Amino acid sequence: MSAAGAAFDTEAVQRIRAAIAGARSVAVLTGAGMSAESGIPTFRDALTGLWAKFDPQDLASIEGFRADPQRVWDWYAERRQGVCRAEPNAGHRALARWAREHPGRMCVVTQNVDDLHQRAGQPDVVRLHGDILWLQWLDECIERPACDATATAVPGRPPRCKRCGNLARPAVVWFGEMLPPAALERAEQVAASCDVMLVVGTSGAVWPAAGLAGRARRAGSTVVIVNPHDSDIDGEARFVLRGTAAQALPLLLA
Ligand code: BV8
Repeated sequence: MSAAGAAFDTEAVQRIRAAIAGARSVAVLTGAGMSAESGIPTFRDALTGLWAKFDPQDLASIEGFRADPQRVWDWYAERRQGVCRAEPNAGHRALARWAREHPGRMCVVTQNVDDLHQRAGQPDVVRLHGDILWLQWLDECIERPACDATATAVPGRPPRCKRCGNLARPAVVWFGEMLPPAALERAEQVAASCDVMLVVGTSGAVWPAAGLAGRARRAGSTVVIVNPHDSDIDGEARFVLRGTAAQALPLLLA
C-alpha cells in the first residue's frame, strides 16, 4: 500500500470504471467500513470493533434491551454522539457526486444506521437496518399508536411515554427482528436489476443483507468488492479491491 493509500491494480480499476460508465444502474451495498474513515467504529475490527467489547446479541437485540434497557440505551447514546460528531468521508462524497451527476442511475443500499450517506447528499438511500438517530416505542402503544417517540418521549435512560410509560428504543433493526419489508424488497429489486454492484466496507456476515451480493452476481451484475480485508462474500465478486472506501471510490467514480 503506497503512502498515498492502496496501490490498486490499474487494469482492474480501468475495467471497473468502464463497467460503471456503461451501466444503466449501479447498486452500492455499504457496511460499517464505509463510515470507518469518518471515525465511526466498525463492529468486527479487532481494535476498535464495537463487538470486541460487547456481545452484539446482548446489546443489539430485543432480549438484551428488555434485560437491561439502561445499558443498551447508553451504548446507543454513545454511538449516536459519535455519529453526530462524524462527517461524511471522501467515499461518501464520491458516491453522492456521481449520483447527482447521473440522476436515476445509482441506489445505495446501506446496512449502516448512521446518516453519512444522506449528509453527503446521496439522493437514493435504502436503509436496511434503520436509523440510530430516531426512536420508536418498545411496545405497541395502544393509547396513541401513531405518536412519534422521537418527538414525545420524556427524556430518560431510556425515555418513556409520559402517558403510558412505554419505553422508547432506537429505531434500528435488532438481531432476530425482521428488516423493514419495503426496504428489503427494494434492495432485492435493485440487486436483481443492477449492471454493477459496488460492495463497500462489509464483512458480509449479517443476513439477509449479505445475500444481496450473490443475488446481483446471479442476475449477471458485475460485483466489485472494496475492502482492505477478506470478507465472507468475496467469492461473489468479479473484482476485489484491497483498499478503503475513501481511497477506492474517488478513483472508481471520478
Ligand atoms: C432477520 C442495526 C429474520 C443495529 C444490525 C441466515 C444465516 C445466518 C444467520 C441468519 C440468517 N438470517 C438471519 C440470521 C440471523 C441474523 C444474522 O445475520 N446473524 C449473523 C450474526 C450470523 N440476522 C438477523 O437477525 C436479521 N433479521 O433476518 O430476521 C430472522 C431472524 C432470526 C433468524 C432467521 C431469520 C437482522 C440483522 C440486522 C441486525 N442489525 N444493525 C445496530 O447497528 O446496533 S447488524 C450490524 O452488524 C450492521 O448493521 C451490519 O449489518 C452488521 C455489521 O456488519 P458490517 O457492516 O459488515 O460491519 P463489520 O464490522 O462486520 O465489517 C466491517 C468491514 O469493513 C470489514 O470487512 C472491514 O474489513 C471493512 N473495513 C474496515 N475499514 C474499512 C473497511 N472497508 C472499507 N473501507 C474502510 N476504511
